[in-house]
Amino acid sequence: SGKRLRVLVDMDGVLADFEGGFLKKYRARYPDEPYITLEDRRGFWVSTQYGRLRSDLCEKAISIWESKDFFIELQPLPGGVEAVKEMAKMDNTDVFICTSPIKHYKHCPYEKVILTRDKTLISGDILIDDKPDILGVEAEPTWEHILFTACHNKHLSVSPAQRRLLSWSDDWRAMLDSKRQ
Ligand code: T3P
Repeated sequence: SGKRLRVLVDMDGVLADFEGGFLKKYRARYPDEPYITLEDRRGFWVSTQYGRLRSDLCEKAISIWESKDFFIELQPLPGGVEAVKEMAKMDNTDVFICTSPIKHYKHCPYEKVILTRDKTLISGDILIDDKPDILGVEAEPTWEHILFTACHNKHLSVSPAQRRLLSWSDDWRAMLDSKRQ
């Protein structure tokens, strides 16, 4: 058996349905305000797109994920939990959930698992994440970033070198195997 493979799996947008959970709670809390369907979402930051729709909607959007129980009540995305469990059982494979807390520290950290504001500092072979640009103090992270497709990034043309995982039904096992040696 060769070297162990270390897989880092992002949480929001990859394992947990941040976008769906946000929209449901936003519409319940602000039933008379305009909203952006998941089909029309563009750009990673929800609040940026809402702010462009109408400037005061930026803070209304932020109020949703800063509320108690927002993160803990997010529903799992199809197949994610099963995939992580299967990875964890594979030989020579270590899996970590790697997620960033929001800046508002009241509820989020208690409702999440492993936290870092800078994922470039975490060493691994693969990072599966829906954020297109993952930057930090380490200019050359050890991992290869696999872009997990989400409503906000599906229209982005990424560099040919960037690999995508279209969903958890996509061939994540082959991605892992391609990094084993
Ligand atoms: P993760 O690292 O698990 O993807 O920014 C803090 C967390 O909230 C981070 O979690 C990303 C997620 N998030 C979004 O996905 N979209 C947003 O618009 C905001 C504000 C946060």
